[in-house]
Amino acid sequence: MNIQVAAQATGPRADTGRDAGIGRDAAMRRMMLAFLVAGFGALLVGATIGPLQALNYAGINAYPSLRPLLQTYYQGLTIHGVLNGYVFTFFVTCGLLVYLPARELGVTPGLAPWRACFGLMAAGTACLLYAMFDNSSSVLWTFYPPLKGSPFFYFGMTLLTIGSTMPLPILLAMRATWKRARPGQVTPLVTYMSLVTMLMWVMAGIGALAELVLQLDPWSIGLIAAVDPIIDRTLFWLTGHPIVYFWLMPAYISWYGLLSRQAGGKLVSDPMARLTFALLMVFALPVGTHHQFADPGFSQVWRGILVVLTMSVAMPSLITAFTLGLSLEYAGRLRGGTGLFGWFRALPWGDPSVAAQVLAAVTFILGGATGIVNGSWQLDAIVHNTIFVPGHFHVTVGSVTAMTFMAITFWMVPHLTGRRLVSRRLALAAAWLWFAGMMLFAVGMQWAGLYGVPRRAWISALPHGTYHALYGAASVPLALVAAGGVVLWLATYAFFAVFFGTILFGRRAAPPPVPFAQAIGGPADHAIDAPPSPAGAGPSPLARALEHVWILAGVTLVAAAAAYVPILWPFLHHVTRAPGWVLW
Ligand code: HEM
Ligand SMILES: [Cu+2]
Repeated sequence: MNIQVAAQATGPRADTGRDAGIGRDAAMRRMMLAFLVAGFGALLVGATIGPLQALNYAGINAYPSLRPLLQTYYQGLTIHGVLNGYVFTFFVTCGLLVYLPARELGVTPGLAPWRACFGLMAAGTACLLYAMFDNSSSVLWTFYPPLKGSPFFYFGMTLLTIGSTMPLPILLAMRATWKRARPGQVTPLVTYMSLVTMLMWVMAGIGALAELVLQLDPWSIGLIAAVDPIIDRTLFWLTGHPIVYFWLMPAYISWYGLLSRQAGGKLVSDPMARLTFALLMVFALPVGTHHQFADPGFSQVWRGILVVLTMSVAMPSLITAFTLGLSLEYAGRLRGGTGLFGWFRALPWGDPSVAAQVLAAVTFILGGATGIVNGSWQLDAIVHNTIFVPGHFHVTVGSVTAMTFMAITFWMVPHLTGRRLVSRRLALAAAWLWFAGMMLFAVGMQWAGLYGVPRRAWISALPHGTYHALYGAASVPLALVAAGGVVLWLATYAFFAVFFGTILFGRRAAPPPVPFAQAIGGPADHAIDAPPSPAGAGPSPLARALEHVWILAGVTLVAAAAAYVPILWPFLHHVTRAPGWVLW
């Protein structure tokens, strides 16, 4: 184990003394494991509730038998959305985006701020759990006013969000340490991608934090009597669109930064990976109001501009599709794959970490295509607030992010704990079942959405005749939704048997190193376990230009202001005052 630790630390170490180094290394691993366990613990609860929602759409109402634990469908849906969408993703990301750069740079992260990050998010999660399970706050994961939950909900959300921004200063400090020792060199790839992701997220978080701190927190404790729902929705979506990139970019980091190596090849272009991340940051913030195509109050011209801006976001996704596809093809051909698709078959499908990520990338084809439907104003009018929408985001966050995070645990839990996976076959089964379940389920949801089946609707509580009269026409797609949900239950428990089984009972073995990929033509020290390249060996001009992250951040803020001021300004001059509502 010590050999691997030393081999990974080819960069300058901030540690003084060997023992201190080993102690900090162990502390770092423990912290990362804590982030994984907290995040996946949230997913375990969230993914257990998910299939109940799927059954709801097939007319099966499980909620009466779940009392007193859960009172209503909406309570379950709130817990599902909050735990999966925020708690799971934030914990795993705030662990990974510190741990991977620390390994890549060979620098110890600030352990105190990283623990504070964990502590704030854990305190926030505790408040949220209390507020959701006591049935005071079934406000769904979007917490739109005038629905009104308890103060624990909003203050918990505030703490969780603030905590999730704390990796940024940790990353900046690690990068500064690394740069002091290697003046003039560009930031290694995984660290660069992590830094851009966190910069994007900290700027994006301004919207939700303003909504919470200026409006919902004081409203929930009675300091202000009323809030403006449309202003709050606009602030919510200022964060709520970029959050989808905060979900995706960590998965992309694994795809670009690790997967090509895991698959047996190299990353075909390091500058393209950087460009993707820079574009995602700049495009993410200005377009959030495309979630408000059905809201009143802003001009037709703006709606048109938003469609165009939104479509530009497809560009970095296409670059990713090509760069990743080519990297996988390169790996497949190195492994002896020939012909048009032989390389795809030649990928190491027996490795659960590779299989889960390649399958996640395949589901993203459906996710990206349906995103284009949601993002265009006219098409959105057809699917708006139908279950087409959750159908779309389960083939993005529900599979791309969730499956990639699962894939990461398949090498990372052995890496952190020095225990071998309890069963590679079960891990593979989990990946394939999750893929199959999500595809069935998402196709069913999208198809049923075209019949107008509404989202967020407790339709199984309707009298049977009414249910059939309203939704009988969509019975085939709705049966797919339920079937997908049942397959996803199997996938969930297969995955968690591997995850917790490995942590608790895995056989002791030498921990594998972090599989950092090397880029073709890139300096070898972008893969930290390779020997450092001679000084001056060349990053591309594009990589050098993109190194100016503060300029990119400035451009992002200016673009976001240009998109938001014209929309928010009229709202601020026609403030509506809504008191709170409790509908459950
Ligand atoms: C175990 C597999 C899962 C199943 C069967 C499932 C099922 C569902 C269903 C049927 C809905 C729509 C409910 C409605 O609109 O009435 C839903 C909503 C949602 N799901 Fe999942 N889901 C699963 C996993 C996930 C994962 C992994 C994530 C995120 C990482 C996620 C995030 C969400 C969110 C954010 C909502 C929206 C809640 C709302 O509209 O308020 N789900 N899920
Ligand atoms: Cu969006």
